[in-house]
Amino acid sequence: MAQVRIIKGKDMTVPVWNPAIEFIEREALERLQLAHLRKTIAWALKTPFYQRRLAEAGLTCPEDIASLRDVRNLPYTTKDDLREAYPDGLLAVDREQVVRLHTSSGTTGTPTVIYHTQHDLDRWTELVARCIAATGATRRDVFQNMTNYGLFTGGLGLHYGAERVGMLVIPASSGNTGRQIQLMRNFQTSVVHATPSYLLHLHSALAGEGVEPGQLGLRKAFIGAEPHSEETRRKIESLFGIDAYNSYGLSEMNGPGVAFECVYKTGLHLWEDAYILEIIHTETLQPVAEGETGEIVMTTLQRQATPLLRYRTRDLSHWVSGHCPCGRGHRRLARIKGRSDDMLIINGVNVFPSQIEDRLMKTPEVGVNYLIQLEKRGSLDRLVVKTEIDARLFTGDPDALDDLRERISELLRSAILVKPVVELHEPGSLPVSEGKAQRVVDLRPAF
Ligand code: DLL
Repeated sequence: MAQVRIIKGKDMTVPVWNPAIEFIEREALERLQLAHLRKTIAWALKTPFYQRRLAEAGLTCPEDIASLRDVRNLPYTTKDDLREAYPDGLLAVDREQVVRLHTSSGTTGTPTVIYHTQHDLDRWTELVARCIAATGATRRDVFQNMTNYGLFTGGLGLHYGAERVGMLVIPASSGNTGRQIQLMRNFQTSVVHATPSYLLHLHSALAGEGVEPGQLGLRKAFIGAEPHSEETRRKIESLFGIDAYNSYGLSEMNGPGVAFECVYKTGLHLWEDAYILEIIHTETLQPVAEGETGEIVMTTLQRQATPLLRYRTRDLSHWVSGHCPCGRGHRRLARIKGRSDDMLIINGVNVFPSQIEDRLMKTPEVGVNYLIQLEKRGSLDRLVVKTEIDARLFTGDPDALDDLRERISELLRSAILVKPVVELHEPGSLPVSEGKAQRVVDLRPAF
């Protein structure tokens, strides 16, 4: 059975799952990518959708792809394409070969579906195992998976990866915070997987039960599935006294296991043998210059049942330059800045919710939860930022609260160029979600 191995890195030992592929030379990696890309096109050509799209782009067979650069000649695939193809317009294998599917919730329109063969699930599990091992977690760890099991990919995705690593897995799923705490105490959970917002909520619940995080055996957390700032990561690390690792993924690319931080936390290593990732300008659709932020576009390289070519994720990030001290050859993505469709336009100024979170979390008095509300006052937009603060501040000098309100408002103005109305709230009073946090409420009338 495979296991986490320790390799001597530049200045520390580096835990690794699959050294042959993780430390592969760039040239060999690119040869592999090209071979996989051609195979992917062959699979894609089994679907009427891609037969049509590739023909429109002047491509009829995998050999039309001469080099990796030719990926740019392939057509884009969008979320709307997936919706139109629902339920099986993008299925590239016989139905009997499919062993699982995951769908999006469909709460905001027609759902989308991704099918998997057993081969696809094995490859996904391998990618997640690499991610887990890269953080230094091993079969000696007890892993409590606090994300939803079911159609959401965070539950089953991490579950199988953790089992492959050989961890003792507690499939707790999301919510029921009292039971989560009980499980953590009874089984000395050492690694958890959750959304960052849920972990912050869990910390408040621990305090409510008089449990000090230090009494638990926790040492690591995998956090992802929603945007969060570096400050939020630091807050989680210091509140729990642990290491927290950023995990990026999306259902269209399997789910978690796309890109993950290693022990050095210098960006998210993207598994380039499984995906080709491009970063493009959202309007010109041209590749952005090295280091510039743009939209992530991804092509699957190993998936049989639902191959996707140049999927427009809407997520915004940039490449991290240079090499990671861990020595892995796979390139790193910077923390996701937000989504191109998340951007708020407030009185004509572009604001990303992540800019607001970043400033809030840098303010020591601010607690773990906040909400951004947009309203219309006459013809103008009004930005209200509601934030929880340390409970003790409510029993002190009321003038100090006014000062804090003004200080936060000014801090935000300097970052986003819009001066918000700041509301201060007691801990636990703003709504909490068990899954992805809903941070923005837009009450402006739609035109
Ligand atoms: O959220 C898969 C996942 C589960 C990733 C658990 C990590 C951990 P979806 O529900 O399809 O899949 O949502 C994907 O969530 O396009 C991003 O906008 C956002 N997202 C995911 N991870 C991160 C992250 C899962 N680390 C969408 N930082 C993506 C910021 C993230 N945003």
